[in-house]
Amino acid sequence: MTGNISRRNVLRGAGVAVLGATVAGWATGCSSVAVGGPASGAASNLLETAKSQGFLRVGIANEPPYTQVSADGNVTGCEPDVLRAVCKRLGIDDVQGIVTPYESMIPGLNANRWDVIAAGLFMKQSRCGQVLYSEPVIVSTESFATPKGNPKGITTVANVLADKSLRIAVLPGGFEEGVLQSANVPASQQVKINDGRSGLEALKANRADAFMLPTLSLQALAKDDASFDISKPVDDAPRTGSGAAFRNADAAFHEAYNKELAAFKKTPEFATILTKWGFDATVVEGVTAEELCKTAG
Ligand code: 6CS
Repeated sequence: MTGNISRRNVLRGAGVAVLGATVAGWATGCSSVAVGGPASGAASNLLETAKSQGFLRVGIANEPPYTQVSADGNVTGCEPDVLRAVCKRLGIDDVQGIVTPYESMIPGLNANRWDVIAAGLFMKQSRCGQVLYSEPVIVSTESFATPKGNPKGITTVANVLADKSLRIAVLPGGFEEGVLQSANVPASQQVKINDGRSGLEALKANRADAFMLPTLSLQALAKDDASFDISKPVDDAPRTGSGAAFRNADAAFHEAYNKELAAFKKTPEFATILTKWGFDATVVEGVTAEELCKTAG
């Protein structure tokens, strides 16, 4: 099956097999493609490269509503949809999604496996020191998924710290893991899981007492699984947000992107995209990357 870029084929990152089709001119098979950003060390002209090849390679997670890969390989979700709209304003026809775990996103970006991250990779000091974030597209909150009725009363990180028997499922390298680590929650209380569904499985199997994930991600999971409750936003977890993340070498692209993003944010389409995915576009008004990059962790 020969796909075309406009169908936004999806490749799996980190060397996993190609999920999409053979894309004209690209090697396929089990290696992630090497096409795309300029060779490492070369002066970066990512914008011209992306315009000439017709797409930008984006690292995503497939965690609705932040990112979503449909059955036929279409890459959507709040952040890829905003990225695609701004790329079109820059003269880049489309985005090519590569699914990868959160912990691999920045290493993969800096290894030139993809050219940008648009996945709801929340801004915090340690990440902002490794990449160039665009101005934020979303600001969001964290919640706990718990068994019905929240039998152990887990609503804050302080609750977890106060009871050493509590076990919290988190994604390795994810923002929630960082929140627990910053609060000195011991590793013995952290249950590492790979994605939303395995977090819910950990609850059902009593391997965890709660599962920490962004509030909207848990609400998306609840549409297909009514077995758990979702806490109110965790008031002792930092509120932060995210936008596209670029390599430091791609500062020219980052500057051009931010300029177009600022203009796009003033159009009705920006609010339409955010609302479609359950975000409130007014929450991010006036919020800056500089401010969110002060988030501890
Ligand atoms: O930024 C992160 O690491 C977190 N972001 C999202 C959208 N989901 C979980 C992940 O840990």
